Amino acid sequence: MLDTDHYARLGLGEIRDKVMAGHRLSYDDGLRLFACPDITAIGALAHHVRTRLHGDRTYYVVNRQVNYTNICVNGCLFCAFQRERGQQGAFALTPDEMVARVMDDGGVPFSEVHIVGGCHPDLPLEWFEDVIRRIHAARPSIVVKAFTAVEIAHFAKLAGIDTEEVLRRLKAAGLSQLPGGGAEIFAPDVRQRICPRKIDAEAWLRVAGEAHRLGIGTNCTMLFGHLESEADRVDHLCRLRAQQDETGGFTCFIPLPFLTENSLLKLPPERVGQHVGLDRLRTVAVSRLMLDNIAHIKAYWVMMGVKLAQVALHYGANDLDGTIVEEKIGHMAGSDAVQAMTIAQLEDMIRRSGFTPVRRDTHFNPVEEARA
Ligand code: V47
Repeated sequence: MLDTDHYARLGLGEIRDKVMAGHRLSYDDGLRLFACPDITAIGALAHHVRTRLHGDRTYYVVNRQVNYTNICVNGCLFCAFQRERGQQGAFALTPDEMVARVMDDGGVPFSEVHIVGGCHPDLPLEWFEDVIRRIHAARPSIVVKAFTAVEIAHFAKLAGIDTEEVLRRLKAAGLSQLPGGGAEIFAPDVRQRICPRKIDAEAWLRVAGEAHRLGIGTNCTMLFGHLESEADRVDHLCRLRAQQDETGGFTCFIPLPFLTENSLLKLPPERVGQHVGLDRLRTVAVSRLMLDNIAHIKAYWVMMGVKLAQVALHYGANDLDGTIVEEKIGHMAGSDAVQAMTIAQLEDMIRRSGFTPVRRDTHFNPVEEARA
C-alpha cells in the first residue's frame, strides 16, 4: 500500500518519507497532496498517521446539540440557517427551553451539550452565563461545549468588554470547551466575499488562543468546497497548525463541506456534482497529514453524510461526533443525514467500517457509560 516506488512515480516520494519519519509537511507539500490524482495513495498515507496515533479506535460522544437562535447580525452568504429578527422562521429559545432539551435524554444522559447559535443583536452576556449555570445545576455531570469564537467576539462587543474577559466569565459559569465553528476559510479575499461581517482570521485565532491560555479547549473547523482555492485550504491548515504550536489547545479539527441548499452563495459549475465526494475525502486526508499537532480529525456525519463519514475513517478521520439529537445548520442547508443517531447505530457504523468504537467525553477521554 505504501510502496516506495509508487509514491516516487507520483512525485510524492519525499512526502512519503517525511510522513513515515513523522516529520512536518510544508505548505508546498500540502499543495502537492491536493494536486495528486491518486486519492488512494493520499488516503493510505493519512490512514497510516491515523493508525499510528489511534490504532483502530474510532470515537463517538453521547451528546445533544442546542441551536438557541438563528437570528444573526452577520448574514453570511453561505448560511441557510440564519434569519434577521422578525423574518419568517426566525426563532430564539428561552433558557427554560434550553434546559428542558438537555434534560430530555430518554434515560441515557448526555455527556456533552453542544450549544451554538447566531449572533443575536441583543442577548446580553448575563443571559449566557445564566443558561450555563442553569444547565449545570440541572445536570451537574454534563460538559458544556458552547459558543464559537465568533459568538464570543459578539458577546464582547455587546458588553463593551474584551473577549478574554468574556471567556473568563463564561468559564466561571461552567463553560469547558468551545466548538470549532466560525473559522470558515481564513484567506481574506474569500472570507470577505462569503462572510464580510464576521470577525477576520486574526481575531478568530486570537480568541482561540485566549481560550487555550485560560484552560478552555477549543475545536477548529474549515468550511470548504465554496469559492476557496486549494491553496486557501492549505493556508488555513497551516494557520491552525501555527496557532496550535503557540497555544496548544485545539482538541479536534472538523473539515466542513459546504452544503448548498437554501444558500445565497452560488457555486462555479466545477464545484457542483457527484465528484465532490472525492474532494471531501481528499480534504480529510490532507488535513490529517498537515495537522501533525492536532490529535483528532472528525468526520462530522451531519455535513459529510453518514456513508461518506464511514469511508472518511479510512482517510485519516478518527471521530464521528455524536448522537446529536437535533441539528439545524446542516439540515437547513440540505444535509441528507438523519437528525439523530443512537449509540447502537454509531457503534455499528464504526464496527462495520472495521474499527473499534470508543465512547468518549468532550476532551476525548474514554467513558464506559454516560453518568447521570
Ligand atoms: O461555523 C454553516 C458551518 C459551522 C453551512 O466543534 C456550514 O465539535 C456546511 O462548527 N454547509 C457550525 N457548513 C458547525 C460546527 C461544528 C459542528 C459539529 C461539531 C463541531 C465541534 C462544530 O457550520 C459554521 C459554519 O462553518 N456551516 N453553513 C453550510 N451551508
